[in-house]
Amino acid sequence: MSLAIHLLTRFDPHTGTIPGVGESVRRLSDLRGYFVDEAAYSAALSQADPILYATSGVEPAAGAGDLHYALARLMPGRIGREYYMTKGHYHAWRPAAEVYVGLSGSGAMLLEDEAGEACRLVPLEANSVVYVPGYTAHRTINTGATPLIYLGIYPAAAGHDYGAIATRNFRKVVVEIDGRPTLLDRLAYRAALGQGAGAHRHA
Ligand code: PAN
Ligand code: ZN
Repeated sequence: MSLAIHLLTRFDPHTGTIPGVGESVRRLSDLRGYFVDEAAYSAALSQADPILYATSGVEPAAGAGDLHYALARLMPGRIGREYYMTKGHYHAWRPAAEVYVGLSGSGAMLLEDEAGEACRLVPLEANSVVYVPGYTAHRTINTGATPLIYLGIYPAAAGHDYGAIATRNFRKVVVEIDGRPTLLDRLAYRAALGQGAGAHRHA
C-alpha cells in the first residue's frame, strides 16, 4: 500500500474531461460493422467522421486489489434509428464487475450474459449508479440530445475483451421508434431493414 500514488483527480462532469489526462477517442469509422443499418452508416461516414465517444483513463496502481477508472463522454446522435453507442466489451478477466456512475445527459446500458440468453437495458443518467456484474457484456447508449457523461470504475486486472462483441455483437439493439428508445432483437431490426439474417460484418 502506498500513499505516494496519485490520490486525487478533479474532473469536469459537464464536458467529460479530466485536465491533464489524454483522451482515447472512437470515431464513426472505428465502429464499422457495429451499427445495423449499413446504408445509413455509409451515408453518414461519407459526410463526416465524427468522434462518437472519448474516454480518459486513470490508473493509479495495478496491484492485486487496485482499481482503475475512466471518465467517458458519449455524443448524442443516431445511425439510422440506432443511437450512438460504445463498442461494448467483456472484461478479459471475466469475474471482474464494474460500477458506472451517471454524471450528465441521459442514456442506458445494455447488459448481456455470455450465453446471450439474458439481456437487460438499464437507464444511465445523472444521479444514478449501474452495477455491471462480472461475466457480463456491457455497452453504453446515448438516448438523449446532449453528451452522456459517466464514470466507470473497475478492477485494475479487468482488461477489455472486444473480440466476442466485434464478431457477433449484442443480441439486442436500441432504436428510436416514435421518439422513444426501444429495445429490439437485432435479427428483427435487420429483417425490417431488408438486410436478412446475415452475421455481423466486421470489415
Ligand atoms: C468503460 C468503457 C467505455 C468505452 O470505461 O471502456 O464506456 O466503451 P468501450 O470500451 O466498450 O469502447 C468500461 O466499461 N471499462 O471497463
Ligand atoms: Zn468495462
